[in-house]
Amino acid sequence: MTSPVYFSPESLTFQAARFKPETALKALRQSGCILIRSLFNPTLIGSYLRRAERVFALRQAEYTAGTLPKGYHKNYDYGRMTYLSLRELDLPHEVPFRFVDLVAKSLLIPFLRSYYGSPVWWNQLESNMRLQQPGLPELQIPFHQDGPFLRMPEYPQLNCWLPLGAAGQDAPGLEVAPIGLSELWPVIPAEAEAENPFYASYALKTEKVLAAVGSPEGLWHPVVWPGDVLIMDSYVLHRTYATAEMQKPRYSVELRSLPANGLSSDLRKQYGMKMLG
Ligand SMILES: O=C(O)CCC(=O)C(=O)O
Repeated sequence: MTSPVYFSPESLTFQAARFKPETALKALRQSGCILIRSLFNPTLIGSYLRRAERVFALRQAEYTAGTLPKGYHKNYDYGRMTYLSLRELDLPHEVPFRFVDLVAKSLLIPFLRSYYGSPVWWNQLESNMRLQQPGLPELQIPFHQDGPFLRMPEYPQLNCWLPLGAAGQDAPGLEVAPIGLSELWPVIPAEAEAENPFYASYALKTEKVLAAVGSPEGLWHPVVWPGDVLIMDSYVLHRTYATAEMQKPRYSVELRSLPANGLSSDLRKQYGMKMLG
C-alpha cells in the first residue's frame, strides 16, 4: 500500500443545517467516510431507541424461555442477540418501525443519489439494528471492510451508520480509518479466525491495519449523538470502538444502500432491495 493520506476530522464533519453537498461529496470520495451532525431530530431518534430496547429485550426473553419465533434463531449465531434486521423491528398490533421512511425524506437521499449518479436502493438484507454491550467484548467487531461480506464487493455501496443514543464515550462507538482506500484487502482465514471466530469471514488482523494506517491520525472515533450519521464506503477499515471505562450499551442502525438499477430484478428481490429515490 502507498502511504496513507490523513484527513482531519474537521474536514470530514458536516452540520446538516449548513450542509454543503459538493464539499461533502468530495470529502467522501477522497477519504471514504464523512460524518453529518444533527441530520435527524434527536427526540425522534429517541423513540426509535425505546422501540429497539423493547424488541431486543422481548426476543432475548423469548430465547431464554425457549419460545423464540421461528426465523429469529439466526440472530443468536453469536451466542447472544447482537443484531436484528430492520425488517424485524415491527411488532404485531403496533405502529410499524418505519425507519427507512424517515431516511427517505431526509437530505441523505439526494446526497446518496449524487454520489451514485443514479437512484438509491436500500439493501434490506444487509441493513440492521445492532446492540453493542461494553461487557461483551467478544462481540465487538474487529477491523474489517464491508466489501467482502456484501457479496458484490466491486459494487459501490454506502453504509449509513447512526447511533440511537450517545456513543463513543460512555457507550461503544465506531472507529474508522478515513485514509481513502480504493481496494479490498484479502481476508486471510487463519488471521481472521485468530482475531475473532465470530467474524471470521471478514475480520482483518489488527496489527496489519495499525501498521498500514501508521499514525493515530489515521484512526477516528468521534463521539456521536442521536441524529448524527456516519457514512462509509465499502473500502473503509473500521471496527467497534470500545474502552474499559465504557458502561452503557449502544444501539445503532446500519443502513446500506447501492445504485441497484443495473442489477437483475431477481437479485434485487433476493436482497429485498427497495428504491428510495
Ligand atoms: O456497530 C458496530 O460496532 C460495528 C458496525 C460495523 O462494523 C458496520 O456497520 O459495518
